[in-house]
Amino acid sequence: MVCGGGGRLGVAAILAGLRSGFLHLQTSFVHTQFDRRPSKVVLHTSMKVELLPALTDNYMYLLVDEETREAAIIDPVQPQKVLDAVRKHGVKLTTVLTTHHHWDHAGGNEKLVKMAPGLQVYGGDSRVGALTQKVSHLMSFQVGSLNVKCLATPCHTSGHICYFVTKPNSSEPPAVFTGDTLFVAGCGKFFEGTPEEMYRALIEILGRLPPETKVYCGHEYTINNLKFARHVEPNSSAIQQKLAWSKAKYDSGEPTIPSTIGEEFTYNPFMRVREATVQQHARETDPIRTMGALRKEKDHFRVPKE
Ligand SMILES: N[C@@H](CCC(=O)N[C@@H](CS)C(=O)NCC(=O)O)C(=O)O
Ligand SMILES: [Zn+2]
Ligand SMILES: [Zn+2]
Repeated sequence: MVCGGGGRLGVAAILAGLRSGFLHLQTSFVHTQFDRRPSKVVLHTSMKVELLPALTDNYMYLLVDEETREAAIIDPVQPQKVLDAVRKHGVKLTTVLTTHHHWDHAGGNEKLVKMAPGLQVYGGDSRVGALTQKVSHLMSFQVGSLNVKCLATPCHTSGHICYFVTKPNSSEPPAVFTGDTLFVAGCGKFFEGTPEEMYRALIEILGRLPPETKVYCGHEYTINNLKFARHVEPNSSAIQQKLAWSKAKYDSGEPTIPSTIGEEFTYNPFMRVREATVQQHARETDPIRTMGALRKEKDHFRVPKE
């Protein structure tokens, strides 16, 4: 199977999560008895993003336009959990944003549209279930008063789309939903693309978004990614600090998401392929060849336990 797989939150994290007093903790635990990961709400001024943990280490995101109370859901692999969150917030769900066709992201689409008929389902790939709007690079549309711009980032899959969300005439930071293209401190496997394509996606498309843009990615892989980042740049204090911060989050059962685009340039090796330290590690002098070498190395990297 291409996607999905081993998360690492255990009993300690559940107990810590129970102690941590998150806004929606109780609801999450009531609704999903076996769910180990609590949800979290990030408040921008006029948009709200609720992180909804799904499967073992995936995230679904409920995006709410505070002005109209219209909402979109990103990658709703667990539809009942989505509808519970929609009811809890009392919002009108109109839109499904699908990053790519893999089952751990798009696998809930058909069931969700049966449970909540009339949803617009956006995606960049005909393999996305229940698709109603096939999108391409730089197409944009509204969710309530929010603007959503589609960014085509083929490589993990050929039809992968990231969604860049802004509130027009507002000074609040934008948000980008990056699926399996950009993770905190990492990137997706190159199942259907090349190092050139991932370079374009990470450096030329996502990397040119405003540095304060909040990054909401498809999986909680941060600690493992940072252990690889540390292997690439052992002397980086940015990596060491982010790893210590991420372990503390993990110990208290909290997500490490969102990060920002600006932050990613300080510790994510795949966004640092133009840096001499990273190129030297890869024994390359060209950023695209460095991208290819890093991805190959990470595909076989054994993550240290500690
Ligand atoms: N290494 C992953 C294995 C699962 C996997 O292959 N995940 C896909 C996304 S569904 C991926 O692109 N992972 C990026 C990576 O392992 O660096 C894990 O930590 O569980
Ligand atoms: Zn995935
Ligand atoms: Zn995937």
